[in-house]
Amino acid sequence: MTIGKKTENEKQVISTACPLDCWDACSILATVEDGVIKSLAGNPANPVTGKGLCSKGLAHMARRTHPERLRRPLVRDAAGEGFRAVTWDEALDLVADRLDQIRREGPATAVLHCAHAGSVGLLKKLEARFFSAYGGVTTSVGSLCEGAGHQAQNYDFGAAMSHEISDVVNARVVVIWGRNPAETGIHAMPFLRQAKERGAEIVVIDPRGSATSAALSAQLVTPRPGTDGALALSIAHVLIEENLVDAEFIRRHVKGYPAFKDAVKPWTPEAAEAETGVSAEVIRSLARLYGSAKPACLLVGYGVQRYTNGGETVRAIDALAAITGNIGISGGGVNYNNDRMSGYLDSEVLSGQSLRVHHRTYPRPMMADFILSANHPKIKAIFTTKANPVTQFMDTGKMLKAFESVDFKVTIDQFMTDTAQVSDVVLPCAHFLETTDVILPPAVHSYLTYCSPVVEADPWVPSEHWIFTQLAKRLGLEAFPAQSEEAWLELALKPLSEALGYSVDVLKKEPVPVHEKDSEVDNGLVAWSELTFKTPSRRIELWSNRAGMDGFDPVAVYRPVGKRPSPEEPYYLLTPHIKESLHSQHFLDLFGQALPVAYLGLSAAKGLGVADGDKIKVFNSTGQLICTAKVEADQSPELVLIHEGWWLQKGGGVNQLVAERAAGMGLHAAYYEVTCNVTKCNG
Ligand SMILES: Nc1nc2c(c(=O)[nH]1)N[C@H]1C(S)=C(S)[C@@H](COP(=O)(O)OP(=O)(O)OC[C@H]3O[C@@H](n4cnc5c(=O)[nH]c(N)nc54)[C@H](O)[C@@H]3O)O[C@H]1N2
Ligand SMILES: Nc1nc2c(c(=O)[nH]1)N[C@H]1C(S)=C(S)[C@@H](COP(=O)(O)OP(=O)(O)OC[C@H]3O[C@@H](n4cnc5c(=O)[nH]c(N)nc54)[C@H](O)[C@@H]3O)O[C@H]1N2
Ligand code: SF4
Ligand SMILES: [Mo]
Repeated sequence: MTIGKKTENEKQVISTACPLDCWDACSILATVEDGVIKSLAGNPANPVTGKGLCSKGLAHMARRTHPERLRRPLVRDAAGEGFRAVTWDEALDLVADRLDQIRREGPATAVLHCAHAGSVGLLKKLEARFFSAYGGVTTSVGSLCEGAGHQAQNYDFGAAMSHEISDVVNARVVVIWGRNPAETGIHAMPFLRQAKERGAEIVVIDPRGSATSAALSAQLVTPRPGTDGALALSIAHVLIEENLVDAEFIRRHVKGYPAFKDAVKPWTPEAAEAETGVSAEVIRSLARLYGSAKPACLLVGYGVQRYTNGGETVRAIDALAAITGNIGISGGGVNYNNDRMSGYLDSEVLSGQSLRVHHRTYPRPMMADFILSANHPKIKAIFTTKANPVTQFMDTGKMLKAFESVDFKVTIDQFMTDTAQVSDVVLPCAHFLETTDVILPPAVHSYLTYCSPVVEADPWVPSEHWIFTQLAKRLGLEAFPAQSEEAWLELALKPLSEALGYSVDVLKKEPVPVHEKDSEVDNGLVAWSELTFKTPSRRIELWSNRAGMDGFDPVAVYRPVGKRPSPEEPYYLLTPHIKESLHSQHFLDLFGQALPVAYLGLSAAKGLGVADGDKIKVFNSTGQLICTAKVEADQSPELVLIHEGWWLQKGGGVNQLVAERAAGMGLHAAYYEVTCNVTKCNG
């Protein structure tokens, strides 16, 4: 077997990586025989993901050859009803002419570029350079995903940095807070099991019993949705009251402790019980557990911050690790996201920011509202890449109206998604197994993987690199020259290559760790081990002037969420991620046209006269969704749960129930700050 070499009559094993927006960023070895992919497997050169892929990773083979893959450019026919297949020349001429016309009428910000996380390949970011070279368009700021917590960690530490997940085995206590790795990042699970086998106490904090709490037989703490800030401040209250803090660490490395102490004073366990629903006794014992067993590890997920107070919640959680000195030590940390690549990328190459003549931004969670109300200029075109805003962004009903209100919509995708269906031009693009790219290290490990093409693409289904190069040629964009994918990657990765000596040729061979080689300080395993933070004070800032200047409280505070159950809408509605699909991507093949499943607590179901399998209507002031009921014995009666990702055209679409609502910190989508009502459908 020869890795990466294509020799005749020989099995080829080619190194690539999963481009899905997942915690794990698995390095993959693809085995090819006679131009046919025989298997995909974890690449052992990556110690975290080497043992195997999840079902979504294995499904890449079937998705590549899926009968519903888009294989021709499509243009809406004159009557506006269906699509007709056209040649690439016709499609590209049409798009380029329209973009040119809009730019001549000016300003180019009448074009809105809607991009998201359908593929996290580095080269995919080049589309931003195309739009900058075009003149600068309207793009988003803020986040649908992890931005609130990220902003919080920027205030506290100066960046978000995680330990490699393998380090969790050194923890004596692990608190998994609003994160569900058993379904959303499975490669953490063997390490968590090992931590448990080595005697670590494992606690899961989640309003529902999750697959993670079940798989680890963890202690489960179930706060009401959106109240974790109060829980964290109350844990801090007990830690301080019972002198379970690390005074020396605070003295040396923490700024703003006196102000933080004042902030937690009101949060007695009794006060927090009333707010969170977690008993004062559980809060006390959790604080004692976390505060008396060092090292203690916090694994913080994105579920905890999908609220209007999400950033403040993560700041309160960060503070727990800071005041107990659980930062910079093996087995500790507040593991959230990872800014490991900052400094190793030339982001200007990919974004072309300096090329923009005009630029306008909108808050990503409010995209539909923005499109419907934008003036000077109005939106004349939406160009969607790697995203399915109709299904995935907030408020599907409003998003459909927004799309309808715009003259010209172009979508690049691999399938006829809900967004492609309401577009005027749909351009197919190659699958990652057919293209060159680079997958950056995620939160749980430090490995960067170069993706070599595993098989040749159908010549009718080109890479986005080709599509944008062709459009740039038609529009005469000199700042987007026709050069190879490899040449672009070399430019973008120049800082990495200069700092760590990884040329593209080195990267092509196998996944490489992004950290100082042989360094005792940065060995890639323990975040902040040098204890020099990237904040202005170089300390952990429980008091952050930068937060104050941005209009937030300088110190972590708790403010209740705006949406609470009411007589009209008596349930919280949570819409977390499902194991079998990466957002909307695999729902193409899941469950056929079956109704989406809504999980209800047993006593709520009894009260509604609903049994397993009944058809129910879940509704609120934003919209409604017909679902099949599934009754869960252990679920809180206050909670209704429906997985996100289900396609509208297949009878799903949970974002029909989710209004556009953004948190200040990180301009973040408050997806879980939603209430609803339920009725049983008759007949
Ligand atoms: N209610 C609710 N909604 C949510 C969430 C939630 O928890 N609840 N979670 C939110 C979060 S965290 C996220 S990250 C977003 C995700 O939102 P999106 O990123 O919009 O979600 P995906 O379903 O992954 O859609 C991406 C699209 O990219 C396409 N695609 C895949 N590969 C490529 C490629 O190489 N090129 C191009 N052009 N297209 C490609 C896929 O076919 C798919 O249609 O959803 C958010 N929406
Ligand atoms: N299989 C699969 N894997 C995925 C994805 C996917 O769609 N499918 N998406 C990927 C992406 S883009 C992302 S962002 C990550 C997200 O990864 P995670 O953060 O693990 O997933 P979420 O589903 O957002 O939420 C995690 C947990 O938070 C809980 N939660 C909700 N509200 C609260 C609260 O108020 N307090 C607390 N303590 N917990 C709460 C939910 O019940 C859920 O169990 O997963 C990635 N991995
Ligand atoms: S979806 Fe995540 S766990 Fe699955 S193969 Fe891709 S990166 Fe790995
Ligand atoms: Mo996400």
